[in-house]
Amino acid sequence: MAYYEESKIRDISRHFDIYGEILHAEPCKIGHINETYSATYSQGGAVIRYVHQKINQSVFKDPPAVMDNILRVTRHLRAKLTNSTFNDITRRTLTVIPAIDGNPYFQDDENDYWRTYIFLEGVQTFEAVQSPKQAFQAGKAFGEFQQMLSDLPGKRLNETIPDFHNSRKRFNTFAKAVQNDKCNRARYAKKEIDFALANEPLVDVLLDAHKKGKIPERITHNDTKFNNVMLDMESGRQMCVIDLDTVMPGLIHYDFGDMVRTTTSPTVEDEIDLSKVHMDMKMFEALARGYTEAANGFITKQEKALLAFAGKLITFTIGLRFLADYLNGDIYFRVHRPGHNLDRCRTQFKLVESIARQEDKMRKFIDSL
Ligand code: GN1
Ligand code: MG
Repeated sequence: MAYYEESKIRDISRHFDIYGEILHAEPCKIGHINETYSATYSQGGAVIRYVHQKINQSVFKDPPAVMDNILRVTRHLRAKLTNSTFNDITRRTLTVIPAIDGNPYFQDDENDYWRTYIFLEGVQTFEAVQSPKQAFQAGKAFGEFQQMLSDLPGKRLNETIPDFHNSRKRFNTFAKAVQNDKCNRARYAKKEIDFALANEPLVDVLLDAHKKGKIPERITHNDTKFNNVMLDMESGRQMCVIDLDTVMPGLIHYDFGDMVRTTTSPTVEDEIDLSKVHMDMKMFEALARGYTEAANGFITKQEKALLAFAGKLITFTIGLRFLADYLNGDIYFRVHRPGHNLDRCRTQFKLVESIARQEDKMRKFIDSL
């Protein structure tokens, strides 16, 4: 997938309600799905940046529905923040800049949907967690996010990707990919396929608990990777949760599980040296403390009891997704080298093993909070 030339971004930028002239734009190589650009404008003599993003329509089939969710969510967060003691509110939640026609997106000649956000200055993200302090901040960020959205008024949010975290469906998609083996790659992933098949019993646990009414649907972020938390460059404190495409109805376990996946191993998601990949209990404790500090007011005992398990399940499920995509010929996640999705799968499965070994300890710690 080639990124656009600067001239294309200039054309796109004219369709948004931005006062000022664009000076330059460049791609931000983040995320596996959308295309993101940062653009610098001169506005009343000040230099101001915005983010322009092209929504991946093969993943998000209904971009207006995505933007409808994002507008509702960001307006609600903004209203809450306005009533709090915080200042710099535009650094604490994303702000959508509408197109000139008033829509929260612009559709170009090729039918691609674009959106624009205020660029957040003075904050940064990390691909891998560096300290328990950071893990605490990540847990707190997503805990507060869920908490602030727990009273979002109005109808149920749009399900922008149905069954996004449905691990049974993800497993079945994986099994079909093995069966079809359309790129003849299964022979390179024998060990991973065996691991996946052996762990099938995990995939129904949360779904069953939900079906039986033990754990409720809530509003969740659903992509709680550590690099989706903006940390203040000076204080290191969490400022803002980004990547709101998949905010929709879900289980809190999806969020907590993906936090465990991305915020407890000191490694990146595609680490090749598997000996470095492990669930670090110190990181987990800080993460769980940060999360429960914010979420204890609304989560139930039964929800809490499944949080440690969720770390294992979501890591496993995302490993399944990488593996299925590898077998299907890398059609979903952007890859940067041959075998990239298989590498990603291997790190996930290594982490699943590490979590499984420590799961009792993890559960006990959460019980104590
Ligand atoms: C994708 O957009 P990005 O790169 O943060 C994916 C997540 C996966 C993640 C793995 C819409 O997230 O579900 O956990 O890659 N998002 C979508 O890194 O599929
Ligand atoms: Mg995402």
